[in-house]
Amino acid sequence: MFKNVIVRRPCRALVSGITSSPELGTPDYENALKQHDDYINAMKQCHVEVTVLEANEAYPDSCFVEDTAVITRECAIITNPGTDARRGEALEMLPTIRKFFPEDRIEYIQSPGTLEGGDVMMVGDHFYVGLSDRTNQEGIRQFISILNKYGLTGSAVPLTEFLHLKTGVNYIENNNLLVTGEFIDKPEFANFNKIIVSQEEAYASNCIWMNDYVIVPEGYPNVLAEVQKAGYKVIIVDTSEYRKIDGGLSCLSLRF
Ligand code: CIR
Repeated sequence: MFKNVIVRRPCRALVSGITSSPELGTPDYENALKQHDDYINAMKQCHVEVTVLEANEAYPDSCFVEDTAVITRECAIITNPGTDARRGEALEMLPTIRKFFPEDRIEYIQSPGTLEGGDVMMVGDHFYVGLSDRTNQEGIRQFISILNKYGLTGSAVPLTEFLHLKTGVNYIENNNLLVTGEFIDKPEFANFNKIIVSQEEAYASNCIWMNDYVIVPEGYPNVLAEVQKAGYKVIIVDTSEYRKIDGGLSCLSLRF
Protein backbone atom coordinates (compact mmCIF):
# COMPACT_ATOMS: atom_id res chain seq x y z
CA MET A 1 0.00 0.00 0.00
CA PHE A 2 1.15 3.53 -0.72
CA LYS A 3 0.75 6.11 2.03
CA ASN A 4 2.22 9.19 0.41
CA VAL A 5 2.20 11.01 -2.88
CA ILE A 6 4.31 14.01 -3.85
CA VAL A 7 3.30 16.21 -6.77
CA ARG A 8 4.49 19.59 -8.03
CA ARG A 9 2.12 22.11 -9.57
CA PRO A 10 2.85 22.76 -13.26
CA CYS A 11 4.58 26.08 -13.95
CA ARG A 12 3.72 28.54 -16.72
CA ALA A 13 6.93 27.54 -18.49
CA LEU A 14 5.29 24.13 -19.00
CA VAL A 15 4.44 25.35 -22.49
CA SER A 16 8.13 25.03 -23.35
CA GLY A 17 8.58 21.56 -21.85
CA ILE A 18 10.66 19.06 -23.81
CA THR A 19 8.65 17.18 -26.40
CA SER A 20 9.13 14.52 -29.03
CA SER A 21 5.70 15.27 -30.51
CA PRO A 22 5.49 18.97 -31.41
CA GLU A 23 2.64 18.11 -33.79
CA LEU A 24 0.38 17.61 -30.74
CA GLY A 25 0.63 21.36 -30.03
CA THR A 26 1.57 23.37 -26.97
CA PRO A 27 -0.01 22.57 -23.59
CA ASP A 28 -2.78 24.93 -22.51
CA TYR A 29 -1.67 26.10 -19.08
CA GLU A 30 -5.12 26.70 -17.58
CA ASN A 31 -6.32 23.30 -18.68
CA ALA A 32 -3.11 21.69 -17.43
CA LEU A 33 -3.81 23.21 -14.01
CA LYS A 34 -7.34 21.85 -14.05
CA GLN A 35 -6.10 18.41 -15.05
CA HIS A 36 -3.57 18.61 -12.24
CA ASP A 37 -6.37 19.41 -9.76
CA ASP A 38 -8.22 16.34 -10.99
CA TYR A 39 -5.07 14.25 -10.62
CA ILE A 40 -4.64 15.36 -7.01
CA ASN A 41 -8.29 14.59 -6.29
CA ALA A 42 -7.90 11.13 -7.81
CA MET A 43 -4.91 10.50 -5.57
CA LYS A 44 -6.86 11.61 -2.51
CA GLN A 45 -9.58 9.09 -3.36
CA CYS A 46 -6.90 6.39 -3.08
CA HIS A 47 -6.39 7.08 0.63
CA VAL A 48 -2.96 8.68 0.49
CA GLU A 49 -1.53 11.86 1.96
CA VAL A 50 -0.75 14.22 -0.93
CA THR A 51 2.13 16.70 -0.59
CA VAL A 52 1.68 19.46 -3.17
CA LEU A 53 4.81 21.44 -4.01
CA GLU A 54 4.78 24.94 -5.47
CA ALA A 55 5.32 25.43 -9.19
CA ASN A 56 8.97 25.96 -10.08
CA GLU A 57 9.34 28.31 -13.05
CA ALA A 58 13.04 27.56 -13.43
CA TYR A 59 12.24 24.13 -14.87
CA PRO A 60 9.52 23.78 -17.53
CA ASP A 61 9.21 20.01 -16.91
CA SER A 62 9.29 20.22 -13.12
CA CYS A 63 5.75 18.88 -12.64
CA PHE A 64 7.12 15.50 -13.78
CA VAL A 65 8.47 14.76 -10.32
CA GLU A 66 8.74 11.04 -10.94
CA ASP A 67 12.01 11.62 -12.75
CA THR A 68 13.73 13.31 -9.80
CA ALA A 69 13.77 10.49 -7.27
CA VAL A 70 13.11 6.80 -6.78
CA ILE A 71 11.55 5.97 -3.46
CA THR A 72 11.79 2.41 -2.19
CA ARG A 73 10.56 0.98 1.10
CA GLU A 74 14.13 1.17 2.41
CA CYS A 75 15.57 4.38 0.99
CA ALA A 76 15.10 7.35 -1.32
CA ILE A 77 17.44 7.72 -4.29
CA ILE A 78 17.88 11.21 -5.71
CA THR A 79 18.39 10.79 -9.43
CA ASN A 80 20.60 12.61 -11.93
CA PRO A 81 18.38 13.47 -14.91
CA GLY A 82 19.94 12.73 -18.27
CA THR A 83 19.06 15.97 -20.01
CA ASP A 84 20.76 19.28 -19.15
CA ALA A 85 17.52 21.25 -18.88
CA ARG A 86 16.26 18.95 -16.13
CA ARG A 87 19.40 18.05 -14.19
CA GLY A 88 18.79 20.60 -11.43
CA GLU A 89 15.31 19.30 -10.68
CA ALA A 90 16.59 16.38 -8.63
CA LEU A 91 18.20 18.53 -5.95
CA GLU A 92 15.06 20.70 -5.83
CA MET A 93 13.28 17.59 -4.56
CA LEU A 94 15.78 16.97 -1.76
CA PRO A 95 14.23 19.21 0.96
CA THR A 96 10.91 17.40 0.52
CA ILE A 97 12.54 13.95 0.60
CA ARG A 98 14.25 14.95 3.86
CA LYS A 99 10.83 15.31 5.46
CA PHE A 100 10.25 11.60 4.90
CA PHE A 101 13.72 10.00 5.11
CA PRO A 102 16.69 10.42 7.47
CA GLU A 103 19.99 11.45 5.87
CA ASP A 104 21.42 7.92 6.07
CA ARG A 105 18.54 6.61 3.96
CA ILE A 106 19.00 9.13 1.16
CA GLU A 107 21.24 8.07 -1.72
CA TYR A 108 22.37 9.83 -4.89
CA ILE A 109 23.06 8.97 -8.52
CA GLN A 110 26.17 10.88 -9.48
CA SER A 111 27.68 12.06 -12.79
CA PRO A 112 28.74 10.61 -15.13
CA GLY A 113 25.86 8.32 -14.14
CA THR A 114 22.43 9.51 -15.23
CA LEU A 115 19.05 8.07 -14.30
CA GLU A 116 15.45 9.28 -14.44
CA GLY A 117 12.64 7.80 -12.36
CA GLY A 118 10.50 7.27 -15.46
CA ASP A 119 12.95 4.51 -16.32
CA VAL A 120 12.38 2.64 -13.08
CA MET A 121 9.59 0.12 -12.64
CA MET A 122 9.13 -1.42 -9.20
CA VAL A 123 7.89 -5.00 -8.96
CA GLY A 124 7.98 -5.91 -5.29
CA ASP A 125 11.61 -5.80 -4.23
CA HIS A 126 12.93 -5.87 -7.80
CA PHE A 127 13.44 -2.79 -9.94
CA TYR A 128 13.57 -2.90 -13.73
CA VAL A 129 15.60 -0.01 -15.12
CA GLY A 130 15.40 1.23 -18.68
CA LEU A 131 18.67 1.84 -20.46
CA SER A 132 17.48 4.84 -22.46
CA ASP A 133 18.53 8.22 -23.81
CA ARG A 134 18.11 9.56 -20.26
CA THR A 135 19.45 6.70 -18.15
CA ASN A 136 22.93 5.37 -18.88
CA GLN A 137 24.89 2.24 -17.96
CA GLU A 138 26.78 4.00 -15.18
CA GLY A 139 23.55 5.34 -13.68
CA ILE A 140 22.12 1.83 -13.68
CA ARG A 141 25.29 0.41 -12.13
CA GLN A 142 25.13 2.94 -9.27
CA PHE A 143 21.40 2.38 -8.85
CA ILE A 144 21.66 -1.40 -8.58
CA SER A 145 24.55 -1.17 -6.17
CA ILE A 146 22.47 1.13 -3.93
CA LEU A 147 19.52 -1.29 -4.13
CA ASN A 148 21.74 -4.23 -3.20
CA LYS A 149 22.94 -2.41 -0.11
CA TYR A 150 19.34 -2.46 1.14
CA GLY A 151 18.56 -6.06 0.14
CA LEU A 152 16.75 -5.02 -3.05
CA THR A 153 17.59 -6.01 -6.62
CA GLY A 154 17.57 -4.43 -10.06
CA SER A 155 18.15 -5.28 -13.71
CA ALA A 156 18.61 -3.29 -16.91
CA VAL A 157 16.13 -3.31 -19.78
CA PRO A 158 17.51 -1.75 -22.98
CA LEU A 159 15.01 0.29 -24.98
CA THR A 160 15.03 2.21 -28.23
CA GLU A 161 11.41 3.15 -29.10
CA PHE A 162 10.35 5.07 -26.03
CA LEU A 163 11.47 8.02 -23.93
CA HIS A 164 11.39 6.03 -20.70
CA LEU A 165 10.79 2.42 -19.67
CA LYS A 166 7.41 3.29 -18.19
CA THR A 167 6.33 5.06 -21.37
CA GLY A 168 5.64 1.54 -22.63
CA VAL A 169 5.43 -0.88 -19.70
CA ASN A 170 3.77 -0.57 -16.29
CA TYR A 171 3.21 -2.99 -13.44
CA ILE A 172 -0.23 -2.80 -11.83
CA GLU A 173 0.38 -5.46 -9.15
CA ASN A 174 -1.09 -9.01 -8.98
CA ASN A 175 1.42 -10.06 -11.65
CA ASN A 176 -0.39 -7.86 -14.21
CA LEU A 177 1.68 -5.85 -16.64
CA LEU A 178 0.49 -3.34 -19.23
CA VAL A 179 2.84 -3.64 -22.21
CA THR A 180 3.16 -2.13 -25.64
CA GLY A 181 5.59 -1.87 -28.55
CA GLU A 182 9.08 -3.22 -28.06
CA PHE A 183 8.29 -4.49 -24.55
CA ILE A 184 5.63 -6.99 -25.61
CA ASP A 185 8.14 -9.70 -26.44
CA LYS A 186 10.97 -8.89 -24.05
CA PRO A 187 12.07 -12.13 -22.37
CA GLU A 188 12.34 -10.43 -18.99
CA PHE A 189 8.58 -9.89 -18.97
CA ALA A 190 7.63 -13.39 -20.14
CA ASN A 191 6.25 -14.55 -16.77
CA PHE A 192 3.86 -11.68 -16.20
CA ASN A 193 0.21 -11.74 -17.07
CA LYS A 194 0.55 -9.31 -19.97
CA ILE A 195 -2.18 -6.92 -20.98
CA ILE A 196 -1.10 -6.04 -24.52
CA VAL A 197 -1.78 -2.44 -25.45
CA SER A 198 -2.21 -1.60 -29.14
CA GLN A 199 -0.15 1.06 -30.83
CA GLU A 200 -3.22 3.34 -31.06
CA GLU A 201 -3.57 3.30 -27.28
CA ALA A 202 0.15 3.04 -26.44
CA TYR A 203 0.02 6.20 -24.32
CA ALA A 204 -2.38 4.43 -21.94
CA SER A 205 0.11 1.69 -21.15
CA ASN A 206 1.14 4.25 -18.54
CA CYS A 207 -1.51 3.61 -15.90
CA ILE A 208 -0.78 3.67 -12.19
CA TRP A 209 -1.75 1.24 -9.49
CA MET A 210 -2.79 3.15 -6.38
CA ASN A 211 -3.84 0.93 -3.51
CA ASP A 212 -7.29 -0.43 -4.43
CA TYR A 213 -7.46 1.48 -7.69
CA VAL A 214 -5.83 1.76 -11.08
CA ILE A 215 -5.76 5.27 -12.51
CA VAL A 216 -6.25 5.25 -16.29
CA PRO A 217 -5.87 8.20 -18.67
CA GLU A 218 -9.04 9.49 -20.31
CA GLY A 219 -9.73 8.54 -23.92
CA TYR A 220 -8.39 4.97 -24.18
CA PRO A 221 -11.44 2.67 -24.12
CA ASN A 222 -9.67 -0.61 -24.79
CA VAL A 223 -7.14 -0.18 -22.01
CA LEU A 224 -9.93 0.91 -19.68
CA ALA A 225 -11.95 -2.22 -20.49
CA GLU A 226 -8.94 -4.50 -20.06
CA VAL A 227 -8.03 -3.02 -16.70
CA GLN A 228 -11.62 -3.37 -15.50
CA LYS A 229 -11.73 -6.93 -16.80
CA ALA A 230 -8.64 -7.69 -14.74
CA GLY A 231 -10.73 -6.84 -11.68
CA TYR A 232 -9.58 -3.36 -10.74
CA LYS A 233 -11.60 -0.36 -9.65
CA VAL A 234 -10.59 2.47 -11.94
CA ILE A 235 -10.37 6.22 -11.76
CA ILE A 236 -10.08 8.12 -15.04
CA VAL A 237 -8.00 11.28 -15.26
CA ASP A 238 -7.49 13.42 -18.36
CA THR A 239 -3.80 14.12 -18.96
CA SER A 240 -4.08 15.37 -22.55
CA GLU A 241 -2.11 18.59 -21.87
CA TYR A 242 0.78 16.61 -20.38
CA ARG A 243 0.78 14.14 -23.22
CA LYS A 244 1.77 17.01 -25.54
CA ILE A 245 5.13 17.10 -23.78
CA ASP A 246 5.57 13.35 -23.33
CA GLY A 247 4.16 13.22 -19.81
CA GLY A 248 1.93 10.41 -18.60
CA LEU A 249 0.11 9.63 -15.37
CA SER A 250 3.08 8.13 -13.57
CA CYS A 251 5.41 11.05 -14.37
CA LEU A 252 3.26 13.42 -12.34
CA SER A 253 3.93 11.91 -8.91
CA LEU A 254 6.16 10.09 -6.51
CA ARG A 255 4.23 7.35 -4.75
CA PHE A 256 5.46 5.54 -1.63
C1 CIR B 1 10.78 15.20 -20.56
O1 CIR B 1 11.05 15.07 -21.76
O2 CIR B 1 11.61 15.01 -19.68
C2 CIR B 1 9.39 15.62 -20.17
N1 CIR B 1 8.86 16.47 -21.18
C3 CIR B 1 8.50 14.41 -19.97
C4 CIR B 1 8.90 13.59 -18.79
C5 CIR B 1 8.07 12.37 -18.64
N2 CIR B 1 8.40 11.69 -17.43
C6 CIR B 1 8.24 10.40 -17.24
O3 CIR B 1 7.90 9.66 -18.15
N3 CIR B 1 8.53 9.93 -16.03
